[in-house]
Amino acid sequence: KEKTSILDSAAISRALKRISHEIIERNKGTEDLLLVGIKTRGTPLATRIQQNIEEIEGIKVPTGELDISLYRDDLSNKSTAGEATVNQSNIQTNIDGKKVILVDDVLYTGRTVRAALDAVVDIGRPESIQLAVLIDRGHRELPIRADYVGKNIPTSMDEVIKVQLNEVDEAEKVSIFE
Ligand code: 3GP
Ligand code: 5GP
Ligand code: MG
Repeated sequence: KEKTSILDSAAISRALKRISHEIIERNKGTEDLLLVGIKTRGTPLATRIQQNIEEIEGIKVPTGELDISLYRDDLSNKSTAGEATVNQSNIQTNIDGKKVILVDDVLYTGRTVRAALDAVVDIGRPESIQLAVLIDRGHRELPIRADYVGKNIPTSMDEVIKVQLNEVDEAEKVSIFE
């Protein structure tokens, strides 16, 4: 059941605009940037960041997409041990020399991102790989951190963050469920 609403649509939009500015600032512009969304909800987030960057800099940076599934014994029993594997990647741009920015909705154990790093390195030789997430809920099981964070939400292991985005859901908000 829903406990707390964390971000409404205006707050999501502001967080993504800030992240977009941070990406441009840290990379000193948009040169060689490639935004890679992690399905499902990382994809619309990457597209929104692409649109923000275009509004700010007048340049449309390329995007791509990775589909990664996390196999846990039982997602509902909150066991975190599991392996993430890449099902599909759709990255049309040559990633050699690119500054790849992975984009996901929620960062939790880090296993999904680890699999994404593997997939990117398999495809080519990027100059760097950075990570942008809308929500960091803590509980990392690997030495992975995000370079750009919309909001840090300390959670207990039995809570779940629900992310709803207009492109995929009938709503636009982030809330905590238990
Ligand atoms: P996403 O594909 O947009 O990220 O994993 C399928 C969906 O289930 C995810 O949507 C995510 O929003 C939701 N979800 C909620 N809790 C978890 C969790 O602990 N692990 C994973 N992998 N997904 C979760
Ligand atoms: P990790 O691999 O870091 O444990 O989990 C990251 C992936 O699982 C993300 O793609 C994210 O969508 C999903 N995930 C993990 N925990 C949650 C959560 O509490 N809420 C939502 N919405 N997704 C989660
Ligand atoms: Mg996700």
